[in-house]
Amino acid sequence: MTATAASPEVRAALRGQQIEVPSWAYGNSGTRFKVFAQPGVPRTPEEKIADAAQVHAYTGIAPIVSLHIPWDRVEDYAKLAAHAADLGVRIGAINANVFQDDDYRLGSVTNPDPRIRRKALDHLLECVDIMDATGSRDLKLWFSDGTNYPGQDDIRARQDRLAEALAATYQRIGEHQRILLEYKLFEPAFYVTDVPDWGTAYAHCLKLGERAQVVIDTGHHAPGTNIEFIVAFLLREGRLGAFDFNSRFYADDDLMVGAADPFQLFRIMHEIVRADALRVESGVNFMLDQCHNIEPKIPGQIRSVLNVQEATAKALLVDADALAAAQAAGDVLGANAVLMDAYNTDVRPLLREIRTEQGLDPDPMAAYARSGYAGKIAADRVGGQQAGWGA
Ligand code: RM4
Ligand code: MN
Repeated sequence: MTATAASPEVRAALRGQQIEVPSWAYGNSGTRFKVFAQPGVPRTPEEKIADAAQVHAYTGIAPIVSLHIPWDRVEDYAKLAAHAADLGVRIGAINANVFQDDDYRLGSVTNPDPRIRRKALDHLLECVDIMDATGSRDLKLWFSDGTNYPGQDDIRARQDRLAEALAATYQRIGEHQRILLEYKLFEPAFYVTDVPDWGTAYAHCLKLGERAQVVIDTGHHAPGTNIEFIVAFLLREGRLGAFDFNSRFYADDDLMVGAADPFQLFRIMHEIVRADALRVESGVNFMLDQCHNIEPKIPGQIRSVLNVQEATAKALLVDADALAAAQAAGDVLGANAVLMDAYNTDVRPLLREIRTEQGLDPDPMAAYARSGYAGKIAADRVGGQQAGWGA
């Protein structure tokens, strides 16, 4: 199969693809051992958005930036949204952060202390106020809540407290807004995690209502988990709200999506294409949730967006009719070959062609490198406090 012979439908789907980038990818990050500062790192949410706008400028498919509160706290959110618009991007999901306060040692919304639960809920509600100001549709919730030792707290009571906070937040969101509930197998809690898997997230979302949907962070599973099954299942139920894309070799590594396992990314995108969920109207939000600890951040984000785009192009090239015929005939090897044929296609010439048609440089990595932006921010952003998540 030659990719450049791709149909107009495939090309249109690729042109319409939208990927959301995280503001925190541009700040300093690291492991619990060391955060390596980089020159030119943003000091303010405005500068993070400026960097995100670069990723969109060169890829053409990353027009949305997620914020994390309080990391991106500003006085005037409407002004921040206007700043984003000036730079050709817009503000996407608001990520709540109830995991970085001393009060949350025993949990946030599931904490045994009602005062701390109230404080956590107030933060979630504040995030909805911010969404109203930025025009954001999605409130993204990830809870670090859990316990470290058997007997430490009552597992069922913690589920009750979680349900209560979610219900109060759900009541507060507008008709056009959604709660996106993320799960994660473990860490920082090592014994029980209160939202450890998609089943738990899905059950809570079902109770809340249609505007509560599940987020799949690709790094939040046990090794060997079949993520594309989860994708297919949630899409079938209309409950897949978003991805947090990244890749991992071990646990929640937050490496560049498609770096560790491009074949898995293809298999995920195949389920997306199969369910016609690539379109923006499908409501599935394709976000990155990554940290670039040792590589330069803006090129790291560009590379990641391109990795998703390449996996998407390959998924779009799957011959759906041939696949369905082979499946119906029970032709195991034939069906597998249809999928592998698409996966093994070099889609880079097609993507270069599409970029050129859109007036973009065919090679976003090289174009960014040539632009001089990295040198400019390193020279300009002197003084002040570099952004980071403070590990
Ligand atoms: C968590 C989770 C959240 C992200 C934080 C920074 O592990 O993936 O989505 O907001 O990390
Ligand atoms: Mn995540």
